[in-house]
Amino acid sequence: MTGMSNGTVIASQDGGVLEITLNRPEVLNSFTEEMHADLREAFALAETSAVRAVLLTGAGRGFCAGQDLGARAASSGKPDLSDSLRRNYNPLIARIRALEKPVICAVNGVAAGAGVNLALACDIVLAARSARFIQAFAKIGLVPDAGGTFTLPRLIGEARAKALMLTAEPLGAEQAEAWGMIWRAVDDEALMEEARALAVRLAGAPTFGLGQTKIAIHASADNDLAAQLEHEATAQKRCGTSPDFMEGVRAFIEKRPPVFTGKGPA
Ligand code: LHQ
Repeated sequence: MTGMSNGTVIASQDGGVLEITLNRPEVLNSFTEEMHADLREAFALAETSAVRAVLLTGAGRGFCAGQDLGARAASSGKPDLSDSLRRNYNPLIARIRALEKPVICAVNGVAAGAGVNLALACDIVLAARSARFIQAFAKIGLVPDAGGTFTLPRLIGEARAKALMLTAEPLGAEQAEAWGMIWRAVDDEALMEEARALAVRLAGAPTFGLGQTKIAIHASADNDLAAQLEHEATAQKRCGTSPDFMEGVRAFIEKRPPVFTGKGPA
C-alpha cells in the first residue's frame, strides 16, 4: 500500500483503488485553505494511470461540514467569497466531474454546506443510514455552492431541491436514497466494507469505458438527442478499439472471467 498523509487529508492506494479521507474530525472535516491544498495533492494521485477507482470519505463521525466557519469568523471586513470558490471549490468539483474513472463517495456521517455538494459531485454515493445531508447555506445567508445548484435539481428535481436549499432542513440517508439523490443507504457498520468492495470491483473493470460512460452522461445535460447520439457514436468508436473491449469479447466467447487493464485505445 502506498499513499500520503499531510495532516488534513489521508490518501492511501491499494492496487487500483485510491482511498482519500478528509481528516479534520474535530470540526467534522470542514474545509480550510490547507485542507483544499492537501486534497489537490490527493486528486493529483487520483489522476495517475495506476489509479482506476477513487473512494472519498471522512474521518470520525462526520463526512464534511463545508467551509470552516471558524476561519471565516476570524476574518474581518468584507470578504470576497468568490475568491475561495474560484481558487478552491470550483476547480475541485470540476476535477472530480472530469476525472475519467469512477469516484465513489462514502458519506460516513453528517454532510453540510459545501460538504453535501462535494459528495453530490461524485459518481456513486453511498451513505451511512445515520448520515444527514444539510444544504446549510440558507442559515448563514449564502447561496448553495460547490455545484449544488447544478447537481441537486438534476438529481431530485426542482421542487425538492428548492425546498431543501431554502429551508436548510436535514435530509436523512434513506430519504436521499428514495429520492434518487444518492445510490444507496447502508447500515453504519457496513458502510466502509461495502464502499471498498465496490471500489475494488470498479478498479478491476474496463476503466476507459467507464470513464467514457461518465463523460457521456454529463454531456447529456447540454445535448439534444441528436447530439447525444453522436456523442455516443464517437465514444463507442474509441471504446471499440480499446484492449478491454477485445478482452471482454474474447472472455465472453471463451466462457472465462475477463482480465481488464483499464487502458484506452493505443
Ligand atoms: C465546525 C463546522 C464548520 C467550523 C462543525 N466550521 N467548525 C464556501 C466558500 C466560502 C465561504 C463560505 O462558505 C462556503 C461554503 C459552505 O460550506 S458554507 C456552509 C458551512 N457549513 C455550515 O454552515 C455547517 C455548520 N455546521 C453545523 O451546522 C453543524 O455542525 C452540523 C449540523 C454540521 C453538525 O451538528 P452537530 O452534529 O450537532 O455537531 P456540532 O455542531 O457540535 O459540531 C462538532 C464540532 O465541529 C463543533 O466544535 P466544538 O469545538 O464545539 O466541538 C463545531 O463547532 C465544529 N464544526 N461544522 N463548518
